[in-house]
Amino acid sequence: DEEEPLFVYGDREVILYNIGLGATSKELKYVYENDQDFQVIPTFGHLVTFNSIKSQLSFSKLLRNFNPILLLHGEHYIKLEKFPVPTAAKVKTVFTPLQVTQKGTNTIVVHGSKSVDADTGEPLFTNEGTFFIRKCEGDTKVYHERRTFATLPFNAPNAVPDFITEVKISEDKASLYRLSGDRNPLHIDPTFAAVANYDKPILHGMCTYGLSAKALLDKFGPFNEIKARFTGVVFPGETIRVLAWKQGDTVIFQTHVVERGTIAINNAAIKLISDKANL
Ligand code: HDC
Repeated sequence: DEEEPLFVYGDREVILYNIGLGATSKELKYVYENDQDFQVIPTFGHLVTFNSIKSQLSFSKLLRNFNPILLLHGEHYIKLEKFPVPTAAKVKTVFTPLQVTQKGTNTIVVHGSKSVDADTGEPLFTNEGTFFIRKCEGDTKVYHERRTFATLPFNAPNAVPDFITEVKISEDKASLYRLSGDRNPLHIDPTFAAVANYDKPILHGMCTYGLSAKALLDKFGPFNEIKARFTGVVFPGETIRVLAWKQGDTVIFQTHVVERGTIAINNAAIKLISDKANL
């Protein structure tokens, strides 16, 4: 078996990621490595998935008729095992399938990973990514237990949100965001997007997720768990509206697409490090 390469990152990767999620020059803590409060938006912890060789290979072993063009990101859960997230590290990651579920002609694969600091062995990130693969076949099986927060429904309460904000996504967002690791052509190549049955390239699910997470971080303060389901696509150039309901140390949220009145993220929440945080 080939040795999995380490994911080595530093301030360059951190700043690129933060800018990809809309950080500006007015927010020095996100864009300037010498700022006293220099930090990475914690959803960075999922990038191990895209800076890996093995994580990509395992799908074809689990599935029949697997066509990566027909894969969509369905849900994502991240636990930051160390807080604050280091702004530089050498990361070693072990990937494991958690669940495969056949739903009609689609297969849903939950893929898990645990990342540690390669020098100290200290746990850094736990990820559970759910992938919705159209026109595929797999054998329904539970390989490992999932984390509780990753599977809770987090239905939006029938109440006025505690916080609403809008983020305009530039037409060119995906071409910047992809440099942080997810080079899937679905997000940039119109020909590829057409084969996947979209009129034009769609935004990375984890970009919508990170944009939402930044808005929540800036409002409510640090969190160390986050889970969301991707319920609809976002196109670069659209505006998202993030709606949030704070319930103790948990903030439930949804992300809507303003122009089309659709819901891009639902069944989503962050777990605050302190419930004494803002609001
Ligand atoms: O919800 C639909 C949809 O289009 N969602 C948006 C998907 C999206 O935009 N994702 C982000 C962009 S894709 C991306 O970023 C790819 C990225 O580059 C990843 C690279 C991967 C690298 C790999 C490295 C490891 C859709 C199509 C997902 C589902 O819609 P429907 O077919 O209408 O489904 P529905 O009838 O509502 O439900 C059928 C059953 O499926 C379950 N389900 C639905 N949405 C799900 C989901 N499960 C997980 N995640 C989702 N998002 C439902 O629960 C339902 O099951 P049941 O019958 O048991 O209730």
